[in-house]
Amino acid sequence: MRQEEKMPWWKRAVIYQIYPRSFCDSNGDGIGDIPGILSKLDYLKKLGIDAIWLSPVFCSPQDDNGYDISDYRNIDPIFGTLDDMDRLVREAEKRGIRIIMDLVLNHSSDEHRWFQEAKKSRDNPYHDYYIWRDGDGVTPPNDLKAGFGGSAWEWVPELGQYYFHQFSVKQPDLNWDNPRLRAELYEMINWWTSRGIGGFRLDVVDHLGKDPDRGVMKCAPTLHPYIREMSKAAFQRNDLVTVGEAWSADIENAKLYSNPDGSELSMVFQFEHMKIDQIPGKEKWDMIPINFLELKKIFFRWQRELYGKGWNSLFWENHDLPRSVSRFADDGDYRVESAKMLAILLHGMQGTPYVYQGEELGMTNYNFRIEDCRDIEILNMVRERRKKGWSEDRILDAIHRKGRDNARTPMQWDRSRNAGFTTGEPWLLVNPNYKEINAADQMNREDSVFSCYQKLIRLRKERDVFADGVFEPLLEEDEKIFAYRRTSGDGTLLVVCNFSGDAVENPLWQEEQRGELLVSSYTEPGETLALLRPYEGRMYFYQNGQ
Ligand code: TEU
Ligand code: CA
Repeated sequence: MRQEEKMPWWKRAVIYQIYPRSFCDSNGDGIGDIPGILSKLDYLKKLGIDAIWLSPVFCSPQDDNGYDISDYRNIDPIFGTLDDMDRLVREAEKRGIRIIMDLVLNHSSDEHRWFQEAKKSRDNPYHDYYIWRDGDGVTPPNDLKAGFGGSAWEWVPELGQYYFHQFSVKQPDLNWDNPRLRAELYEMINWWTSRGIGGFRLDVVDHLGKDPDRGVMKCAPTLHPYIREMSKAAFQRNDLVTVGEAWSADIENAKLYSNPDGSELSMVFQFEHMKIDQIPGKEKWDMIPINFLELKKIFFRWQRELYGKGWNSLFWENHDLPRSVSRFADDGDYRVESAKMLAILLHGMQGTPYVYQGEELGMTNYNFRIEDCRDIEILNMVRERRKKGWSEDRILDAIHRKGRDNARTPMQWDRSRNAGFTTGEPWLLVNPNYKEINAADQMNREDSVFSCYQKLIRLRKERDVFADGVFEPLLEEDEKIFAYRRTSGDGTLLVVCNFSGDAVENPLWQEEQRGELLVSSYTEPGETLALLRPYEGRMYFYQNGQ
């Protein structure tokens, strides 16, 4: 029974995230660009993905690598031109791939024309596009802190006012309470849709509704009404996919963001499983070891409770997170097996899977020196933690484990100089392991991480059970095995993964015998199904009643 007619395309899709700076450089300036992406579309077609989420390529002074936009309707010259972008949309479409743009609507760059105007005078028509409070230049309106260090309020002496910014000082928050601003943003979104864009990822969508005077930075009562308004004005036509990034989302509000009635967004991109190694209430640099039972609980809860009531994103990585094989598995001896195991575990669940560039190769974290880091979040952390008296070793350890630059080292294409990313000097160092880990080597090898992803992506399109199967957790209390079953009219999917570096007994071996092995993290079968080798992950399918 194929439910294709009723089901939106993105429920069967796998989305690939490109961080354009680090993907492929076409002109030797050391920075990836749109022509570079064009040259790799066939690679992505071979992988089999349905859509590309493109991190921001709009005009930007690059204070936060494009998440500080100075013109929403143009492409930054470091990435190319509007013509290149149109060409990307067309060429991707020829290969059955849609382009999802990354909209940063919580803030703009301070170099945006609106902000330049806004700070000219209090009665400038753009003044009210941002959030201002009177003051004396000594004591900010309150003690809210910005995401990238310091106060969230910045003094502008010419105006005798502070502006509000949740991220860097170069990222002033837009005033969503101003209907003129909102209308202008919706019009801009529609302008992109008319150029053939297939959807949008909404940066920090939970921050659009806020009440800074009461210390509320996100999820104010205005939030969901604003999202519904935007959805009506800009999203509910065509068959756009819309993805809301929300660090604060829990299952209850995820049901709103991804309401199946289509009133808000297609899906939520939430991070509960990504907070697993940090001390609750503290920052990501304040780390604790991963509690595997807790991790399982989180995934299982989302799978069970969102079923039929919303739609989740499935991911281990993005441009803000460390490499998953280094963080959750083994980037040494079992790198290949454990990278595949993570993929198998994730791709059997309900939701839309995301593959972050290089994840399909099992790329790893980088052994940075502080002076080689470029990320604004890392640089601020270093300043703040040194002040707090952290040792250099402790700071370095935090960067190696959690720093965003881990995910931003250039894509490893082949064995040639700079991993084939650029002919010039790369903006961020290339991981020296590119000779062993690269796309050219993996693309045509059956036993590669790449091939495993390719299989998983294909399977999702072939079988309904991936999109609609009912989820049943298995072995919930097992300290090493992550296992579940999904059942639909189509049949049953069984996923059994050893999340540890030890061989373990497998209580599910008899059920495995009933099924057809779809994917495994090992190339050769083991001596017996009753044992799982280190990081062994297996996915089976069987007809119901079989
Ligand atoms: O990230 C959301 C966000 O809250 C980040 O600051 C996040 O907490 C941090 O990256 C974790 O390390 C989005 C973008 O994905 C990120 O790249 C931007 O820097 C941020 O918004 C501001 O636009
Ligand atoms: Ca370039």
